[in-house]
Amino acid sequence: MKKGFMLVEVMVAIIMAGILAAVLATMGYYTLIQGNTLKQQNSKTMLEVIRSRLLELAADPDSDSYFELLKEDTNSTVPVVVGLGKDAWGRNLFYATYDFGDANGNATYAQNTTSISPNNNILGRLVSLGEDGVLQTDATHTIAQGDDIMLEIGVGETNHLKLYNGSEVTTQTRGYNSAIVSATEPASPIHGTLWYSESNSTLYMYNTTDGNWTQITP
Ligand SMILES: [Ca+2]
Ligand SMILES: [Ca+2]
Repeated sequence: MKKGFMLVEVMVAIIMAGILAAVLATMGYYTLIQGNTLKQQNSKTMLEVIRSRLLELAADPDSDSYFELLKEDTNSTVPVVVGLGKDAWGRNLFYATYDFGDANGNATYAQNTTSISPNNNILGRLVSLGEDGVLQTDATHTIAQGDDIMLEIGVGETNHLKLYNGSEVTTQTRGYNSAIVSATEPASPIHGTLWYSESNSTLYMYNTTDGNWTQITP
């Protein structure tokens, strides 16, 4: 009797082990699927955090009124000082910068003279290679290609953080929604720069298409 009871116990244990194995296998499958979705989402979050860090660290070391992002490290990676630079797959992010002002002599900050994005007013570009680990997005693309995840940093973002959230409120502005106020026309304007002329109380917008200041107010 005791022997038979033990057999039932063993059978129950085997069945339970089988169910447990099936559940674990299913869980493993879903963990794999969810893993990649989560990694995509986590990578997006990481890009946002790195953008915040880059904006915090942006500066104007050559005092030409343009804030520059920290220059990319060799192989177009995020500089070590940022403290983060990998996506959720553990791969290095692609990072490229652009200096809107005169090419900056300070090697720590952006000094590129060729644009890194076909999109307007972009200071920097961060791209996760995605699950496939292949960089499909290049400098001709306006949006991320394949499974890449891209985040661009605009001139306006840097200006708004640095000018309105920091202590440099007296610095000349070059944001999307703010005008430079001066008696003489600003040097090195970019497409869409607004200038309020104190000498004749007139608002202008710079247009790179014809290289002229277009009068907005009469
Ligand atoms: Ca500068
Ligand atoms: Ca990819």
